[in-house]
Order: sequence, then structure tokens, then C-alpha cells
Amino acid sequence: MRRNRVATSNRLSRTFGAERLESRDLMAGDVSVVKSGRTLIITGTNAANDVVVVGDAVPGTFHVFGIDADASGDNTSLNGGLHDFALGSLDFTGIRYLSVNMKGGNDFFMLTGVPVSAAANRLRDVTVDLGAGDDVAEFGFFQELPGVVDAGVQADIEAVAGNVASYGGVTVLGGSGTDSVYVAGSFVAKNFTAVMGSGDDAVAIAESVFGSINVNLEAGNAAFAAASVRVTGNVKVHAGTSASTAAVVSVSDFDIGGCLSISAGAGTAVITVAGGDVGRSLCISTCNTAANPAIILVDVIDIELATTITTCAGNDTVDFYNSSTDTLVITTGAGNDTVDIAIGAVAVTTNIARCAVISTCSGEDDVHISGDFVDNTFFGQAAFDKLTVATGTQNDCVAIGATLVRVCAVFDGGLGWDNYDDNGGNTFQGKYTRVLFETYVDCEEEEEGDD
Ligand SMILES: [Ca+2]
Ligand SMILES: [Ca+2]
Repeated sequence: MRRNRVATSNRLSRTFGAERLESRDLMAGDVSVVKSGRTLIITGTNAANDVVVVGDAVPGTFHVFGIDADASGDNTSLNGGLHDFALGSLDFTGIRYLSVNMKGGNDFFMLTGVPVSAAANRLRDVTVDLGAGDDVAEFGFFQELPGVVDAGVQADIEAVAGNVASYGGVTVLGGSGTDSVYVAGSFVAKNFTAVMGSGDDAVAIAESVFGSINVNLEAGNAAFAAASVRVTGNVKVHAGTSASTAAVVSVSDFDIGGCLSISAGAGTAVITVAGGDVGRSLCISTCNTAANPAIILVDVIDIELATTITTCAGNDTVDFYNSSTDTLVITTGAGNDTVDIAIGAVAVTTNIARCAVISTCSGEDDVHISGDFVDNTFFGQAAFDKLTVATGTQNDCVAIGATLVRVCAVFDGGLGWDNYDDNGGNTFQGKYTRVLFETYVDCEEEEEGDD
């Protein structure tokens, strides 16, 4: 694929790149691109390599470019020659598998423009090992290309870019370093896997369809964002942070057929799951230490089976808003925790969970459960068949309003000086048990009085 369109606008940078060819050879080495059977094997060097692989309307045909993504002047060469967008790509046919090893250095790899195909020889598995160094990998179609700083190069890539369809799996290995993986406008029939290695890593997924997703951000600060995604099977995200690093995980606007499982390590965790359907179960867990809070928000989610939210030792916040599930188990560990279960802006009874167990362990904890309740008028009740709230040791507060419990309600204040606050609008049918609460007053007023 030769692109004369950009020759004029890119003349300066191309000339510059040509002049730097000798030093580039020394600095960047030379990327090997070979076909072995039906596999395209791309092997970088331990220097910074920038490679763009573009599919074709003809399934199995791929065009490989060596570019200069960071405008550093060291245009990556392929098989000993320059193949940037002005000079033209290295072309291959009959390819069904991509195997990429970028090795060390701060590398840039992009796969784009692999159209959906019904042909027998359409693209299957893709494996990209980014190796050591601070790397960027991109799959699909982007309005703006993360990691590409040269406007001319960006325009060249955009001119050939398109959605990516893989009928196998896509695997990315980040290795050490600060790595970023972006997926947009992509279809991955089987599993998308990212194992990001040490360093501060980020994985961002948008406007894409997957068989399943399995992301392990491993050590270092961890960021995962998925928006507008549809997944047939399970989504599993693990941010294995240490006590000195943080995890930020956001999943929004989604339809997941299987389980959504998010786990974070010992560090600070901010986990948001908003707007979507989970076909099976939702599981969120953190192992945060006492100094690190976990902040968890579940908002406008329909979970078919169980929801399990577990936090550890920090002062944690768990908000479960406008969502429904069969079984809801929220367990916050030690620390002063707040659990808020609420619905808003509804005029009907909303089933939050058939069975809910809220347990806050030690620490001075607050548990609030309410329907749509404003100024002594309740518009809708938050409904449960069975509801158990146990606040563990130390002085806790349980506040309930606009809530219907049909079968069995149990409130256990545990040891400590605990408050139970009835905000009105509650209906407790069947069995009702309230034990180990010393006072029945407005919790917030009581807390202010303590100050
Ligand atoms: Ca490299
Ligand atoms: Ca890396």
C-alpha cells in the first residue's frame, strides 16, 4: 500500500527521517516482519519501535508500516528498509495469525482496518508482547490516536484506519514499564486478554464486542475503563495493586452475558459500575489496607443472579443505587464504612434484592437503605424479601426509610453504642428482629451531637 497523498505534507518529516537513517539504525535497530505458514511474525528490537499493521478488504492481506509515532526522528525500519506511509508498506497475503514481540524500548503498536468477514481465511488469533519499556498498543479505530504525537503521522493512520475484527482471541502482554492498551471499534470473537506486568498500566476499551475479557493489570497503579461494550461471556478485571498504588476501574454502558468480576489489591480502589446488564453475577472485591479507602459505586445495573461486594480494612464507601439483583451480599471489613442502598425518582416498588445481607464488621459504620423519599413523602419503596443488616463492633448507625421487607428483616447492631433510625415509609411484613441497638434516633443528628 503506497500512499502518495501524504507525500507533500510529509516531505519535511520524511526528509528529516531519511537524514537520520544511519543514527536511527543504531538507535532503533530494525524490525523483522516475516510470514511463517499463515502467521505474520513481527519482531522488534530493544530500542523504541513504532509499527502499524493495517488490514485489507481482502481477508488475510496485511500492510505493515514502520513509523515515527513520537516524532523523535527515528523512523522505524522494517526488514532493513523504510516503510512509512509515504514510502509504502510491506505487504503480506494469506495471513490468519499475528504474532508480535516488540521487545524492550518504548514501543508503539497498532492494528487497524481489519474488516468483518465471512471468508474462511479471516483473521484469527493476535498476540502482542510489548516487552519492557513504556509501550502503547492500539486496536481498531480511533478519532484521536493515543501515543501518536505527529499530526502528519496521525492523519496518515486515520486515512487507512478502520474497525478490527478478530475471529479468534487477542492477547496483549505489557511487560514492565508504563503501558497503555486501547481497544475501540473492535470485534473479538473469543477472549481479549491483557496481562500488563509491572509498572503503571492502563487498559481502555470502548465501542467494542467481545467473547470474553480477562485483564490483569498486575503491580503498579492500575486503570481500567470499559464503555459501550457488549460481551457474550465473562468479564474479569484484576488490579493487583500494592498498598502504595491505586486502582481505578470503570465499566459503563454495557451488556455482559456472563459474570462481571472486578478485584483490586491492597491500595486505594475506586470502582464504578454504571449503566448495564449482567447476565449472571457481579463480584467486586478489594484487599485494601487500613490506610487505603475503597470507593465502590454500582448504579443502574440489572444483575440476574448474585451481587457480592467485599472490601477490606480501610474506611470504605459502597453505594448500590437504582439497581436490582437476586442476592446482594455486601461485606465491608474493618474501618469506618458507609453502605448506601437507594433508589431514586421512581413511583413504584422496586425490588432491590430477593435476599440481601449487609455486614460491616468492626469500625464505626453507617448503613442507609431507602426508597425514593423526599421531605416526608415517599414515592417508591425499595423492596426486599429478606434483609439482614449487621454492623459489627463499635458504634454504628443504621437508617432505613421507604423500604418494604416482605418476609424477614433482621437488624443487628452488634457490640458498641448503635443507633437505629426509622426514616418512615417502611413496611415490614413477616418476621422482624432488631437487636443490640441502644438508641433509636436520627443518626446524623446524633453524630453531629457527638462532635
Ligand atoms: Ca522495542
Ligand atoms: Ca512494557
